[in-house]
Amino acid sequence: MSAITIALSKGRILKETLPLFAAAGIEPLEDVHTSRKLIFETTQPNVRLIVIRAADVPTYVEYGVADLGVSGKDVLMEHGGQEMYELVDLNIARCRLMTAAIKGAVMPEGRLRVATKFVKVAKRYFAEQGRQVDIIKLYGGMELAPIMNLADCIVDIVDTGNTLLANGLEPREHMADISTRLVVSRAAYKTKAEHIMPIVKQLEEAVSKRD
Ligand code: PRT
Ligand code: MG
Repeated sequence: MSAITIALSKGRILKETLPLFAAAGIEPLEDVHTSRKLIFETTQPNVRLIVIRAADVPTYVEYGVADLGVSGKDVLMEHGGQEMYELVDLNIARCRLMTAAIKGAVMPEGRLRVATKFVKVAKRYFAEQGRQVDIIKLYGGMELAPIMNLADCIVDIVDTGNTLLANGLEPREHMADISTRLVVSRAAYKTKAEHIMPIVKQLEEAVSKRD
């Protein structure tokens, strides 16, 4: 039985996570990209990895079934919750959370229709600004919403800006800088510190060597 379970986000974050973990001396014993498995033993006998949907990582960590997690700041902001701590900025999958609208479009005076998958983050952001909004929950392809006049603007992740440009949209308000974070469950932080802290230190060193 492994002492420490680390939840990794699938997809674009995973591609940058694995080299970082390798540099920290933690390598899965099988190829994570080609295997259909969800649990991987590693070169450190007391460490195993679970590889799951990015949005599910905070849930596994919050319930303490994963001791550590690797998760985008955007996902953590949307998830909320008090049951975990951010330990390290892994400085990968960097991007920005922004509002965007059709190029040149003037926003309505009254209620703003905002399409996003970041419902909680968007609500909080516009409430802080005292702006009245109707949030429209979408699961992807947010750029389409203003084009189809489903929404006046969107809240989405922007990296190069090419996706917005290709769809006739432009970035407007910069809401937050995003990168991937190492989080620890409150339970593990209390009861497994002697196992967790060496891993955290190895990852911190791998991050600082790479930067
Ligand atoms: O795709 P799926 O629904 O399975 O899950 P997911 O979307 O949560 O995972 P995935 O693999 O897409 O990874 C998302 C995580 O990577 C986010 O939570 C961010 O922390 C981080 N990240 C970094 C990004 C980007 N860069 C990014 N560019 N996530 C998404 N994008 C998308 C964005 O949504 C938009 O469609 O890329 C497009 C914008 O890119 P540019 O370069 O055209 O501006
Ligand atoms: Mg995606």
